[in-house]
Amino acid sequence: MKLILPALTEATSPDWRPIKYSLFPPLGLATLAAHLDPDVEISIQDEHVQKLDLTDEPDLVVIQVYITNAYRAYQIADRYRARGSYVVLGGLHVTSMPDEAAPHADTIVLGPGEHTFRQFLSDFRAGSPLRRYMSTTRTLRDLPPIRRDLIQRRLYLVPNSIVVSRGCPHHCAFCYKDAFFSGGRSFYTQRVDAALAEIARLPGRHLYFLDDHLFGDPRFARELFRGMRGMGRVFQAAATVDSILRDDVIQEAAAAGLRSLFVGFETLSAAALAGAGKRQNLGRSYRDVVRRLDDLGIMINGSFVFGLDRDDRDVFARTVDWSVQHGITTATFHILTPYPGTALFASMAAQDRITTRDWDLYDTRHVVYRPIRLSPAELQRGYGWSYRTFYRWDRIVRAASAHASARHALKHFCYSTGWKKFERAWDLVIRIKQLSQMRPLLEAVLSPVRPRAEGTATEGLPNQPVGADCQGTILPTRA
Ligand code: B12
Ligand code: SF4
Repeated sequence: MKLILPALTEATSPDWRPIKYSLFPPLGLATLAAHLDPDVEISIQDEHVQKLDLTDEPDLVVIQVYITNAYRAYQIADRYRARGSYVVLGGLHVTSMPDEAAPHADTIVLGPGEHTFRQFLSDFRAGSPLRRYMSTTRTLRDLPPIRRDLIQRRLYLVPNSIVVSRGCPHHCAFCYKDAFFSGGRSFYTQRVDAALAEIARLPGRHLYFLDDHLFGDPRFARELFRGMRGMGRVFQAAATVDSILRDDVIQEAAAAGLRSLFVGFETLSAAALAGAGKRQNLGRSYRDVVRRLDDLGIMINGSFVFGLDRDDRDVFARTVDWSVQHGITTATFHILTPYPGTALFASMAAQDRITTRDWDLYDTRHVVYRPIRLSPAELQRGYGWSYRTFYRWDRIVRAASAHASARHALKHFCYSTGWKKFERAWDLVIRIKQLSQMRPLLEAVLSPVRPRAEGTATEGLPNQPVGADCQGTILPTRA
């Protein structure tokens, strides 16, 4: 049996950033593989980091389909079916566009795969698999451990990616979430003890939580972080603006090792937030969010969307200036993208504003609809300008200087330049298959901002490496 994560078409373009796609292993496929008997011969292949071998003839081929790899996924599926393999397609895009995917598969699976895949396997073994399965059971309880042994860790910078929940309690109009989880609960968590056991199984120090909103259930999050104290971990995650201001969960997270947080600011305009259904951000002070995270020594990856209906030509400079001024460490800018299945897609389609259905372009880097107060060319140009400007050396230095602590400023500088300014070096490291050698550098940049005695951020974290700051990262011993 073979499980494949195809690469997106962009993999052959000059804009391709190999490092971005060598970060995380195919966790979804390793999660599905856990349902197979241990004696089944299984391979997981991830086209982002390895050339696919398509000459074999597996009995069963499982393919994960995102929007931007859909065409490649269909091509691979057609090829295997022509050679007699049984092909199952699943994932986000299949769930949004089942009728498009179905002709390329023997079976399609809609929604989260844990329970449906188990059912499919049992039907397949009995010789009577259905054409379509739809997830209705929504729980992460009593699942077998993820088959991490099938992941080639050395090919990834962050092999320890982990998800301890699914979905999110909010309902933003542009988000994939409501479409993917329709037909059942759209937010649920693991049991805390199971999550802690999974964390304990992961080697090394660094973790990356891929949960949409790790603080979505405050009680779960608080218990998780308390359980993680003393594990000596450093980790990154994502959470919403309101959850950072709400209570003490963010402090618990910092004490457990949170060092960098992806925050969905999306826009600085309250009217645009309301238009996008992002109610949880309304009336919250972004300045207070930044201050709170800064005080805890947590770096911010700010996420912003351009092209919302209220956005005009000033939106780009306004957003970049604000981000630099407030010491945002890395910014992820997106062109608004109406994913099929979302409320946004439905409303734009009803207004006849969708200009292309070429899914390759639905990568948040291309304009695929008619904006209202900007022309498509202005939006495209403004997006490119924002990235170039935010990551100019002088802006990086200015943003890094915004922090109260010199050590935080230094770490900001290292993290931001390391991510965006050394593309060739990353390419080389990937080519010579030495990514795992870079992990200690990442861990060093994510070490605490303050020595333990001074601040709350590191309370309860024993055995932090002394001097593991940005300077440490350039010492040969750390590399
Ligand atoms: C990590 C991640 C990445 C990593 C991918 C790493 C990897 N190797 O998988 C990187 C950084 C490379 C990435 C890139 C991009 N990503 Co991304 N990414 C994510 C993220 C945060 C987590 C994915 C994950 O691991 N989830 C946890 C695992 C357990 O779940 P899963 O992978 O979905 O698998 C489950 C189910 O989908 C299902 N399943 C999946 N496949 C199959 C197959 C079968 C047969 C069955 C039965 C079930 C099944 O079962 C699994 C277990 O439940 C998601 C957000 C999210 N919460 O999903 C966005 C997300 C998937 N990304 C998205 C996007 C848009 C992109 C980019 C286009 C962004 C960009 N501008 O570059 C690129 C393109 C990626 C591509 N290959 O086409 C969108 C997808 C929208 C869509 N409708 O498809 C998401 C949902 C983010 C968002 N909120 O918009 N991404
Ligand atoms: S808060 Fe984030 S994950 Fe949750 S619905 Fe909104 S965009 Fe999606």
